[in-house]
Amino acid sequence: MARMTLSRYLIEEQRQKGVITADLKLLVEVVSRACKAISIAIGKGGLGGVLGEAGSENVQGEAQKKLDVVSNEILLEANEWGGHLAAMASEEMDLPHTIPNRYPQGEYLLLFDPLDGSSNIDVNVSVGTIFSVLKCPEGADLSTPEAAEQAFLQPGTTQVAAGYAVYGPTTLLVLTVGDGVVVFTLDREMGAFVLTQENVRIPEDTKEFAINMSNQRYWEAPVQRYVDELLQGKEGPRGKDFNMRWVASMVADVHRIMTRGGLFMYPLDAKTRDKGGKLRLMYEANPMAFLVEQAGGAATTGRERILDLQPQKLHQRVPVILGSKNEVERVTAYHA
Ligand code: AHM
Ligand code: MG
Repeated sequence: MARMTLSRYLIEEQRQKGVITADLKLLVEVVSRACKAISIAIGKGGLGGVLGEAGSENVQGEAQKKLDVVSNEILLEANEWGGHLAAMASEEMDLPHTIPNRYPQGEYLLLFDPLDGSSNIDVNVSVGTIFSVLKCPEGADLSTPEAAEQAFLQPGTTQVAAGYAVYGPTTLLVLTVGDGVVVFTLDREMGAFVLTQENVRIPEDTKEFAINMSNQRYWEAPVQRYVDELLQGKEGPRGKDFNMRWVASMVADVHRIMTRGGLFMYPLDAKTRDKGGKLRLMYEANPMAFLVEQAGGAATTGRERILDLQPQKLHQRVPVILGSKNEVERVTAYHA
């Protein structure tokens, strides 16, 4: 079979299946080009002078890495002029970025975490880009960045596309347009994303879990109970041994789950309770939940389905429990 590039995949989704519009096709292609540029910047590492701190803080008071800033700029610049977007929002920017008047405006909203897991950059461990696409509500006020925030506050169920790039030993683009999950691998010589996996399915059961164990003393009782039962292994109530992995790059941890199943948790804990959790709803939880559900997995906060949450603000944080369906359901049941 001929190689299926991302462009061809998108054309078929548009022309034959009618799943996406021409503008959404353009949007995903532009995002993928930006991911290619980010991949190249990351690949240069110390040679490109891109490692280390930027010396600035983002809106959440987190120190920005140089590559956080570089990646954010690459995504903004690539998406500004194509005419497919009404506005963009980023984990690294206080307010939405509206499209300058000199360019045409489109009907979509793009949200992204330009460089997820950025604490891993300087140690040469996988990082990634996460993105989510919404339709801009008709009549939305985009006259100022402050007013534009409202347009983004839609539940995850309204996403029309979501994806992530993982910058690991290979650069991958994992995508859903609501028609299952597909994986493309960057062919570095050709400069093209080529389809390498279709119809990704997350096994319903697993023997692998991912959580930052150093937060154990802060967890709530249901998560304490769940992890305690896993740790008892064969001798415990679960009757089998579990293995643990924690990359501390959500993209890498989620990609492992996409590949062979598993459970990922960044639950509510006493340390992050005031903020609502650690991970961000709009840039991390929603796109990943959409992808995971499209692959047959589940995603909740422990109490509610993530995709059903009505966002209150752009930079909102939420607890995240996602992955193999039966395990997510078990942890969620322990919260009930
Ligand atoms: P970031 O977007 O600032 O990189 O933060 C999100 C990351 C996730 O990728 C990862 O799952 C988590 O933070 C790791 O947190 P911790 O360092 O507490 O283990
Ligand atoms: Mg992140």
